[in-house]
Amino acid sequence: MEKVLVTGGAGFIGSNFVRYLYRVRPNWQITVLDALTYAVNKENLKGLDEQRVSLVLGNICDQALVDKLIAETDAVVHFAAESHNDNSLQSPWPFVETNIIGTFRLIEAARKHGKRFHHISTDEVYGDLELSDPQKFTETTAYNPSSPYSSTKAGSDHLVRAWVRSFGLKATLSNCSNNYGPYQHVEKFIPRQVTEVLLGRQPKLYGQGQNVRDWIHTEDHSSAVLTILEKGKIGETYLIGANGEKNNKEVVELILEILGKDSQDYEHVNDRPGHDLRYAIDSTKLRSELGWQPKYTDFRAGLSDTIEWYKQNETWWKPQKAITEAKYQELGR
Ligand code: NAD
Ligand code: TDX
Repeated sequence: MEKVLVTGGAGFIGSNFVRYLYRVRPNWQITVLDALTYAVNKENLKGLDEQRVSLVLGNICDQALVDKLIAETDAVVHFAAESHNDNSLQSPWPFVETNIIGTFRLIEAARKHGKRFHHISTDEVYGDLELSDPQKFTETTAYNPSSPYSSTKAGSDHLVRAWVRSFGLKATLSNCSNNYGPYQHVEKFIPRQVTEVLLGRQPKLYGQGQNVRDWIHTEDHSSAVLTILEKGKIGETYLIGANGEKNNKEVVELILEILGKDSQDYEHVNDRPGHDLRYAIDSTKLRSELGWQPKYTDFRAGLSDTIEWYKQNETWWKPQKAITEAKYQELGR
């Protein structure tokens, strides 16, 4: 494999993956297909050699464009999506269009040209768990998505599996838990709270903050995806997680503490409608069958590095901050 097409490669996880691949596979050519939506800062791919990483500005729903690009590549890694739950509750159509129709366009082209395809998905397709449930999500957990976002991701997963079974698409899938790290948009939980504190304001906890997310550093997501791309079995799904369960209140308190503030200095705001209670991933299959291990197992250390990145990169996040907070203010969140 020498040429890879990375859809959504200018976004948070996609750009971290492109930087990771650039470092660990120096002989590969990377083409990024990205529509550069509101979620993207053009700096995300800055500093990479254009001989090795080229950016095509375009939409994954454009069949002629994806057909041409996929004909020229060896493999596709598909990150492009509308990704924020709160936005999906306000305006679901872009989620249906990009996440379902966009995925359909890509797999049609991949099957036509017989190309390797890796589909990126989320643990949210499984719905949520009770706080006291000893079970975690596994590859055989039944689908039960709650939001427009997670239901469109679930729909895209079903399309990919049907294309494997009916048309022999050479695809693998992965469902990952909540990512954190550099280049994440300030609409998302950790960057929002960090930047609120950096601006001298209080973090905003939805409801009582009891909801649990299973945090993984985005670089561990990248290493898992490359492992699956190179060693995964066609047709198989792999869950990606690093045993990082924390409730939102704990995370906010840790952010405040790392930034040298009073750990109780946060406010409670309106809860998200249909808010999933808990996600937890069992990644035994990926670890035992493909030998993957996460590197960032110390959440506090990974979070401190991430906070430091936001401190050092104020010009990266500042332009989006006021726009994002204006949207939240309308929702009372
Ligand atoms: P993001 O919103 O930061 O990035 C999405 C990228 O897709 C952006 O670069 C955007 O411009 C691009 N895009 C959107 N619509 C497009 C279209 N129609 N055509 C071309 N490009 C388009 O999201 P993210 O958090 O980096 O998520 C990336 C992927 O990982 C998504 O598939 C998401 O479902 C999945 N995922 C995310 C998380 C998480 O914690 N953020 C966890 C598990 C899975
Ligand atoms: O200000 C906030 N306060 C708050 O308490 C925000 C923005 C969020 N929250 C809560 C809601 C969630 O319980 O924090 C948790 C995390 O919220 P998000 O960052 O919006 O992530 P989540 O909804 O869990 O979804 C994320 O993980 C799975 C990604 O955005 C998805 O793309 C991914 O599939």
